[in-house]
Amino acid sequence: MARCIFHIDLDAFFVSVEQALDPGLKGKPMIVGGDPERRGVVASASYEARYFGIQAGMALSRARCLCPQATFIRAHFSRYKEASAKFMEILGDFSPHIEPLGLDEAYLDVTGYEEPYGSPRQLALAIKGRVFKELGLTASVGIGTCKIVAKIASDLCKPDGLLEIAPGEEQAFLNPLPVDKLPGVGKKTEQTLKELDITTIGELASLPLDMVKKRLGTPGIVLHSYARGIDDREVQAPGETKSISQELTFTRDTLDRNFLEANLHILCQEVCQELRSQNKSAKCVAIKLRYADFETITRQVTLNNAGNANRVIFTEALKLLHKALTQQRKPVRLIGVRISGLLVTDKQLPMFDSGTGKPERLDKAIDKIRKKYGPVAIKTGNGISSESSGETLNTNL
Ligand code: TTP
Ligand code: MG
Repeated sequence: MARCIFHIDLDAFFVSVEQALDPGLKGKPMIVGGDPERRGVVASASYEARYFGIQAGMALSRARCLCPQATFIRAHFSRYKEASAKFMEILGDFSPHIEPLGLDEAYLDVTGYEEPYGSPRQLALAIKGRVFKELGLTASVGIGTCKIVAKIASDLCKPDGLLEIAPGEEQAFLNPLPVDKLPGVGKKTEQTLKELDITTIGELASLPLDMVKKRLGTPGIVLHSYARGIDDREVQAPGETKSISQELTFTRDTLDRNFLEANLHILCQEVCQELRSQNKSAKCVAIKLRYADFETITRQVTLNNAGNANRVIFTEALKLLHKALTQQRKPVRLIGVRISGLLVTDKQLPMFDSGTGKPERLDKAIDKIRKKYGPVAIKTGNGISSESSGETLNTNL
């Protein structure tokens, strides 16, 4: 099932908070930053002021030259913090999966939460309505199947906008946009791309990956995925580990089942080791496969009992892999494992039972040895024959 991700950003945040407190300032060119007689920069400009070319970060003195009739006021951070806290609280009423970014923006994963509203669009309208009613602020909402698309959509529809990119429409939406609309493309990257005659996101998306790597290095691989509308990052509350994942991109696409299984085994060992180091167990196991044509699938299963033993997690992941390979026979370029539904394993595992605790104890003992002597100190039966099968990228599935 496609995810439904919102990116929500308040319009001209600092200015709008001031205008909500003093409605007489609404609809006028206004700048929060400070006294233009003093040194300082524009923190927030009303859209009426932006019409005169004023932007955040611009020197106040320059802003005054461009628009002498604008109202300049100093920032009141406690007011913005208070408004921000209420804004995040409202968002939290619509979905528990919220990732705040700074004071006035957040990602919200509303997958499954849109049903009572009839559609994602109706849910977004309900959010905008509450934010306006309770805070007197307008928000712009981008809706997409992943973060990058939602973020670009909300930027494009400002102010007071709502832009929904339907599943499957990502590439058509991104293709014509200037490449600097892609978060992460700064002046330097833009220049490098220009030298390759690339000015749109679509042109970047169709550039061969080898060329991207050569010219932009490893960060270019992520940008290239984003340009194709591929962004598997989860909406994740800061500081909270909701899932642990590992993935591996092969140097050559493969159909070799044994090779895939062996790599899956290594990835499972890695995520389980991390899980055990956090004293946690997982309820859900997911695998991800990206095919040579970049189609990406994920398959997930929920366990009856949370586990953290390599064998338990690998067995489930292997079943998912077999199912996926039976359904689809295309060369694979990337394989990944994600474990989620993490629970703290608060009780010590029993020392002398011969039941469920045994594999975990063995794994923990192996973890200790590996920590002390390195990852190759001990190998279990499913060890892989080729150690240099690809490059790992630590990302969320
Ligand atoms: P933004 O969301 O980037 O800007 P904005 O809300 O003023 O305008 P819009 O989203 O409609 O384009 O930043 C949120 C607040 O963060 C902004 O109101 C003021 C503060 N800020 C600064 O203090 N300095 C800056 O350079 C920027 C960009 C923002
Ligand atoms: Mg904003």
